[in-house]
Amino acid sequence: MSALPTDGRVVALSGGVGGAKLALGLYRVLPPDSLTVIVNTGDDFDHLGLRICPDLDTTLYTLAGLAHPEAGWGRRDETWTFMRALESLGSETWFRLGDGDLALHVERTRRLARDESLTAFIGAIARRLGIRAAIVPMSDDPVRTRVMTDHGELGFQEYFVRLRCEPAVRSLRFEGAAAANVSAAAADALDQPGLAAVIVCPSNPFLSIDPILAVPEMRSLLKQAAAPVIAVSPLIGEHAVKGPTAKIMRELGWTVAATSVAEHYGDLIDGFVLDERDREQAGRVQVPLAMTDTLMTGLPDRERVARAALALARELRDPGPAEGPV
Ligand code: FO1
Repeated sequence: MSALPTDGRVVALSGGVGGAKLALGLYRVLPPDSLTVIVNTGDDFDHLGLRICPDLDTTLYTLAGLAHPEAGWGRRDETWTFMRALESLGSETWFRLGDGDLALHVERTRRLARDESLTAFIGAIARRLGIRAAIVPMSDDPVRTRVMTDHGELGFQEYFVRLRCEPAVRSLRFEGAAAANVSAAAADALDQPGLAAVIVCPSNPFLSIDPILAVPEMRSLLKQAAAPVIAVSPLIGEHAVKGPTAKIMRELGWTVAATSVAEHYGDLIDGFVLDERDREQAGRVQVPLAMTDTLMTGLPDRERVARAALALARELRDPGPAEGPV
């Protein structure tokens, strides 16, 4: 058994701040060029004439060590001259764009207007930031999460940021998904014969992972993947570590529990990493599981959760003679 948590390539599905935390944990415990992170683009929107891609940018900043340590999104050591000037012009300031972050949105908008693909742009920026993992959008085609609430239909960022997730969610739809193609880079990553693990990060299953799964072919690519698919619980007890996961689960009629998340992913996953505080739910998880402390505050936590997920994948892929059928 290799000293490293796994040999071969690893693919992570991620969105939001929570997902990026585990992506960093995987990046740190693996050979850096063996990781591909497939990122949700359902949060993307055009704002002030700029293309904003929050989950891709959060992943870039997190793996580059540039992310704002508390917020998780945007950049550390940021300045806000642009926002102050925008406010003085009476423009929209509900979505906060720091001066350094602004450069990324301006450059992306410029390059996409010259028909560069999102995959190519993000790859160029990742290289520029010294990131050796592959960060790829789930699709280069537009997919936008629309949130049906008791206040009518909202764009994702209107719901998430401007209205602070307050409206009750009735349903979600992923506009454009049916016509979207899985990005070539994402499809290639999942099609690798040497794939060792696919990790579904502890992102919001409904807001961050479901848009990825809504891109036609993504589910079949995951089912045909040569490696076990391991999901990491985004919940500890009845609480999401961050964000509106618990609130949305209740509003969508789910029992707020890790077992509901495993059930939601259904036959897509081969294993599940449960928080050790939820040990009593273990018997109700229908797939093989690992338990660990899934709370990721510092880097060692992110590495621990990454190793637990990779170890479960390895166990399911090559069950040792001692373990027998898992
Ligand atoms: N989240 C907020 O709660 N408030 C903001 O003003 C905000 C600005 C922002 C700017 C760039 C960016 O990449 C992300 C930003 N986010 C902000 C986070 C964003 O809403 C993401 O969609 C969430 O992290 C969920 O994925």
